[in-house]
Amino acid sequence: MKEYFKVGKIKYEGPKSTNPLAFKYYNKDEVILGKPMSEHLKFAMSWWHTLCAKGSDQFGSNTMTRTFEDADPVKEAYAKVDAGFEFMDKLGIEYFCFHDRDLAPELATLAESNRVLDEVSDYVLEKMKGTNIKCLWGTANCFNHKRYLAGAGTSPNADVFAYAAAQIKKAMDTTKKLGGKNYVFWGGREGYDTLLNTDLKQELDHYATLLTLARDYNKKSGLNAQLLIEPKPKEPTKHQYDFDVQTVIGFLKTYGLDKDFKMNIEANHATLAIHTFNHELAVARINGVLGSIDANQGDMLLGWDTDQFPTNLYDTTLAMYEVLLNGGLGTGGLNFDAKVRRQSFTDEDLFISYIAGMDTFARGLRIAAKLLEDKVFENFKQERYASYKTGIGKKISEGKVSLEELSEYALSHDQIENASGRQEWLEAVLNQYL
Ligand code: XUL
Ligand code: CO
Repeated sequence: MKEYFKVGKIKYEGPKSTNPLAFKYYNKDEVILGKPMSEHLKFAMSWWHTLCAKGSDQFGSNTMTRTFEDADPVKEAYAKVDAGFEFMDKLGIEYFCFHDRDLAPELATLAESNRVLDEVSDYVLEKMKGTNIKCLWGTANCFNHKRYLAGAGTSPNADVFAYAAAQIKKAMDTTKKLGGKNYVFWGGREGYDTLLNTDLKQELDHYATLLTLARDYNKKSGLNAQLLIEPKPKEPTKHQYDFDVQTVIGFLKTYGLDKDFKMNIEANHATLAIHTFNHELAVARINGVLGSIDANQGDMLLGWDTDQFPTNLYDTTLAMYEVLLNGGLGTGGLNFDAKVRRQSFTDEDLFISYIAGMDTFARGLRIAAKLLEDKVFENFKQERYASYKTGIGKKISEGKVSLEELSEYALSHDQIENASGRQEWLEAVLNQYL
């Protein structure tokens, strides 16, 4: 078997290590809050950014040359499978995620594209045997091809809707074949650029129809995956319908789909919506829809989706804090929807980026676990809302009070004393844990 990466197996060497090709914080078997780190952190390789992205951006062509490149896209697809499994094995990554078109190229007809996807995914299945590598989720790329210029399920062209449905069916079949426990919908171009040409009501209705059909096929086909919607507020369209977690929850409720979908939350999408990453995770958690994480980060000074590897410890700590409060991610995991920078064009950079991302989440997990064990924020919040535990507060929280009664109560309790929110102290304590 050809070796594609001139890098050995990545080991845990601890925080004092200066070896760029070693883990400093991710020690997969170490037990944190009763579970090995590898169970808290089900890291997944993204087929697209890892094996397909080669450094191009809006202003320039590829900067990366990979050893698995081939002029024949079908041959390259097979080489990517070998390279991907070598990469995951060397990093100790146990999951992968894919779009249909990452695994196999789009060919001249839909039938041919389906055939080659079947063949390449057979090969993936073969490679999985005898390893502990599993599929975290699959999805369909319904945004790249020019047919999707005005969306897929929200396209004004019914033939495009049908084509997208066909692609989703096939991607669901492929996910089932590979044993995927989740299936993702990122509404690639499901949005609009101008309302002057957009029938908002029809587009939202059609989008809900597509999701309903997929929901039904998930059961009918026996895939039975956790379905996940990945919110994003903009890019490529000016307004994406899956704007943020709260918007998606409202949309799902409108169409009676709220019991069928959870969310795949991406850090950079949260910040594009002018939310923090942990805000989106918290909104999903309190609504029981925190399903999986697209682990990356944006650049706060750039207004687009840079999909950088997560290295911000503050953010990963607060993210893992939410995951722990959620009792884990169920069938979900942490997929690196992240790509190496254009200037980080070597194979070694690819490994170093994954190590950096995995270590940042691992360290975040360690700190979050300590914060939770010490009940740093939980005790403070208990105290802060204590007025709802007894008396009039208890009645309010139980919904056992009228406006008249509250008015009566306020007349004799109108000299109000508030307690400090102590934000700066809490931030300083958080820094001590970091
Ligand atoms: C695009 C994005 C996608 C989804 C999967 O912004 O995040 O890669 O994660 O389609
Ligand atoms: Co994503």
